[in-house]
Amino acid sequence: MHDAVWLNAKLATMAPHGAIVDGALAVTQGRISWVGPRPGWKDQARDEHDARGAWLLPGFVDCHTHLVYAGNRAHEFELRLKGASYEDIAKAGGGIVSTVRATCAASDAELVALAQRRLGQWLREGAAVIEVKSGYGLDRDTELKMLRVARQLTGLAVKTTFLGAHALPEEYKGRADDYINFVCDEVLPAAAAEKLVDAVDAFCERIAFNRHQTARIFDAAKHLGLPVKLHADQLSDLGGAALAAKYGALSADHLEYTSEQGVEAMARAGTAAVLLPGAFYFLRETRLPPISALRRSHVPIALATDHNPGSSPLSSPLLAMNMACTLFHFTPEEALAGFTIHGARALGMQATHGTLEVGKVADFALWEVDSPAELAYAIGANPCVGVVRNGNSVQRP
Ligand code: DI6
Ligand code: FE
Repeated sequence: MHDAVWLNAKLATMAPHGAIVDGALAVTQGRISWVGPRPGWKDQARDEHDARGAWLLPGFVDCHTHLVYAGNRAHEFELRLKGASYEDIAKAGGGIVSTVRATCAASDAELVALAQRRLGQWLREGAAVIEVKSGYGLDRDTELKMLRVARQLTGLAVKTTFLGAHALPEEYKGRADDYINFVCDEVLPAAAAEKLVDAVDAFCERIAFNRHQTARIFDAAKHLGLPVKLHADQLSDLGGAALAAKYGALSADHLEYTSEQGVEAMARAGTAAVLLPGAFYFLRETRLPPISALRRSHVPIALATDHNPGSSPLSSPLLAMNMACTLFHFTPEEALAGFTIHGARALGMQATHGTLEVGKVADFALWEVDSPAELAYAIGANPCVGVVRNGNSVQRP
């Protein structure tokens, strides 16, 4: 006896066996316990739901966000519209460190309220998992505060990534190596001791940290037994993707300037690519990530919103999918895979999320569309008509 079954559903399983146009999906104790064509469903379930022909997809996995912060950077947006670049603003003392000032000044309760309100959009679009990074503290207490805040968010599963090496705080100007030592010796161990860290990230870039400093962070993560990921080659090619691959990273993210060799290294290491069309769009970048090379090398390509106040104030997985198609020439199927099976892989959650398969967590959403491709095609629509979390239907905000 299963707990519940959804009948009259179209199933976009996102697993190798593909779509099932007249499907049934059953759940038991929060896990998927049966998936297949409806004529094959002979079991019994305590509750029977009629999906009314809706498409049922795995809950989206947004594997790269900076959701917890205070303030906003609308003023910098205006400066950029007048011609300033993202890098100019960062060098002039704006950018990430301006969000750091606002985040340090905010209380835990304020940060939780702000992030939970933002999260409403993900919940309305049926997201099941969101990754949230620290990196707007850059001191010990605020980095830990951000991770604790992220862990308090409700409505979906949260994965927390430590991004202490996001930018150089003002008090360390000219002493980047000292800051990296501080992060490796004090901040990361404290966050790990409190069990607040699922993965460790860094910003490897001309305006942030070099390869050597990034490797120090990765060594510290390895020492603590934590997986790594990297903001790599977003604005210039520092060889970030290859470095991430060398450390067996879960993912290398952005990748606009990644070389063929970088892609090959990722393929060999099993490192997923995370592409972030929101930042590409918002910064009006023109250099495309090496999408053909990633495809040719069979690197799993995840997509994410990169939600943050500076380079990607984007709160919609659906819009990110549309952007990936229009800007990065993704197929709608690749876009959907980017927010499901490959997004889960980029967080090391492929055993529990990302597909509709027996044994996985019963986190899925129902969509009133004729085909799944419509989800990537429409701009600003939200045809989500139901969300199921751990096997239970939930009210969306
Ligand atoms: N790359 C990004 O796109 C964000 N962080 C990063 O390392 C930008 C964060 C910000 O501008 O606040
Ligand atoms: Fe980012």
